[in-house]
Amino acid sequence: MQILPLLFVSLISVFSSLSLVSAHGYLAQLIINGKAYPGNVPGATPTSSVIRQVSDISPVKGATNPDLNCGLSAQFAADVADANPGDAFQFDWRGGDDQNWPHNTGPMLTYMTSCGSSSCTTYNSSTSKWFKIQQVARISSGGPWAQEAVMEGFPANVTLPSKLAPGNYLIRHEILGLQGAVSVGGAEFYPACSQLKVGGSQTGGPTDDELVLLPGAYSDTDPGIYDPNVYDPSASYTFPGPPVAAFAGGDASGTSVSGDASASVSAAGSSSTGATGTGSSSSSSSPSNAQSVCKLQRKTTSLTSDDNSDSSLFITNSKTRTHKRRHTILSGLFRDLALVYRGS
Ligand SMILES: *[C@@H]1O[C@H](CO)[C@@H](O)[C@H](O)[C@H]1NC(C)=O
Ligand SMILES: *[C@@H]1O[C@H](CO)[C@@H](O)[C@H](O)[C@H]1NC(C)=O
Ligand SMILES: [Cu+2]
Repeated sequence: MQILPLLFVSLISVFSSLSLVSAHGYLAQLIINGKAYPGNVPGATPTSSVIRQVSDISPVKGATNPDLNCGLSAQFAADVADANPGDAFQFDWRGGDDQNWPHNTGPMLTYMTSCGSSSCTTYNSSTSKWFKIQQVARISSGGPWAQEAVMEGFPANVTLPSKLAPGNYLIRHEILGLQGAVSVGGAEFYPACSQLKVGGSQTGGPTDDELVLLPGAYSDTDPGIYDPNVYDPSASYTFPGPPVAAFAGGDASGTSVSGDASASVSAAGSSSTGATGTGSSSSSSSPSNAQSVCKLQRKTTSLTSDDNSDSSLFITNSKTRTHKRRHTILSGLFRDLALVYRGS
């Protein structure tokens, strides 16, 4: 008689502990032409890095939140990475507990700002002017969001503009989690800033009208931030913020992953309309399920299970727990189960 309720309770614990711990995430690593620069786990004692450490894996909420600049309470980082125009950048985003990035809905956008004549290590970018160098939405008209590949464990790819003038720069890679964007204020912003010293002898840069403040460039009611049609694969998508700077747009390589297509339908698709493709995963096409899961995730972010005890849940710092690969596999499985369960 009490078996069913018990089973129910243990299923809930399993979902909470495995699937829902890493509701959010952070930039774990930047890779430039194959060279890896690890970031710090949010909130952990910082080690030397080129990535500005944030205080928590949670998203920045609200388009005018000062933390939209470089992430939650972002700190200066001690190092800078050397880079050159045309370099291949890979942004390796992870969920909490080093699981895969948990979301697959919404675009990814990349901005840069100059730190001026000195190193970026102590450059406060809160009133800096940023320019956009790249953005991706759905990988093809009607297809999945590029972010889906990040959820599958792949890094996000960006090419440093081949005409970029040398100097000290921050590169700000941003994932927009739009799984809750059917409501105003539902968008999750995940910006991450990395410190660069760019070499070479190019002369390219943005024009004044391509420069924006962050926060400043977005509003909570922008069509690409409040998006009632976000789960409709055939709906058009309008990127928030300025267009990709013209000097960077010249770099568009034609690939969906590194293209700078601010207005290109075929590559990054600022207006991917019309297609009926079903390339998106089961979870991306189900708004109510995805939202329920995200709400559950928020509630249980600080809960995780004791591996040696099948039933107990206790509060721990999920961000500093050691890496457990098998959870990645299990969590994907349970996430799907949870979706089925929530949808039934
Ligand atoms: C940059 O300046 C802003 C505004 O004064 C401040 O809130 C923030 O903490 C500063 N950032 C760093 C990393 O010191
Ligand atoms: C980045 O490039 C790799 C290698 O081509 C690819 O497997 C991966 O899917 C790309 N990432 C995204 C987010 O598209
Ligand atoms: Cu999240």
